Amino acid sequence: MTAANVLQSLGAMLLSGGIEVVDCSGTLGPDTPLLKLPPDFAKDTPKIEIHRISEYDQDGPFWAWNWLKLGEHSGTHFDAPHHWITGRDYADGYTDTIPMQNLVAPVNVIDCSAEVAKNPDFLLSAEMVKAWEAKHGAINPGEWVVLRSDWDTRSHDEALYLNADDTGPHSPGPTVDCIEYLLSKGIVGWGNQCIGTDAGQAGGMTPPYPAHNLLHKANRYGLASLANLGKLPAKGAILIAAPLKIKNGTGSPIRALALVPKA
Ligand code: 23J
Ligand code: MN
Repeated sequence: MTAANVLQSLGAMLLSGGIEVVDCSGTLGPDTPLLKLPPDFAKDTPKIEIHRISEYDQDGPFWAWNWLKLGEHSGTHFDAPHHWITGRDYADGYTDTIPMQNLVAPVNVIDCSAEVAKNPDFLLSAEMVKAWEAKHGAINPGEWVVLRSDWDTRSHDEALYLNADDTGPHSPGPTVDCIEYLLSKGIVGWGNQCIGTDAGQAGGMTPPYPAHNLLHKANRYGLASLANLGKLPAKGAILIAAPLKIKNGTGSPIRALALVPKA
């Protein structure tokens, strides 16, 4: 099959609904949960603000528009390599320099929702990924890998979403050896349904925040606060996750879209 044939079929399948476009983003607004850093770091990302410029009124009789106050790392978002010190030197590691060819790719969805329901501190290990591959097939170079936890069901309530107590936040994520293994497979990036790409307790790992530290060191990408992963098959979907072209940006909210074959 030629590339032109494939795209013609894809176009027809999209129009007929044979391929469904699943929205993997949450809503951006003043209630979107945001990361809270430990108190030794004074600056957090600000709450999202949506300000009306006009809505068919004296400030704009025929038009409606808003302006936003919006941190790069807000809601469903992309982590670029320059976000972390380990990835600081990649010229193509900013939101405006990342190669777009990397960002539309097959997605492997590792369903850990049952485990997470029992244990919010659940960690996905390399061993578990290998067991998943034995069942569903190999993870290939250039593909996305995302951890399905159904954590997006908590996103209406920031306290529930952050799930913090006096020992810090409690939410699922990858182990160090998980990220090392996925990088050895050549993945383009890793996604999580929680506030960040790492587990709530990942500050205590070696290195701290392994998804951030190791992915970005390898010029790979992170996706945070993904939604609706329960609508995706383990394999067979295509994920489109592209950041806004922010000048020297370290990340960006995304409208994450999955192309899913209808069952
Ligand atoms: C800044 C500092 C630490 C972390 C993060 C941001 C994120 O999780 C993020 O949104 O990339 S861990
Ligand atoms: Mn981020």
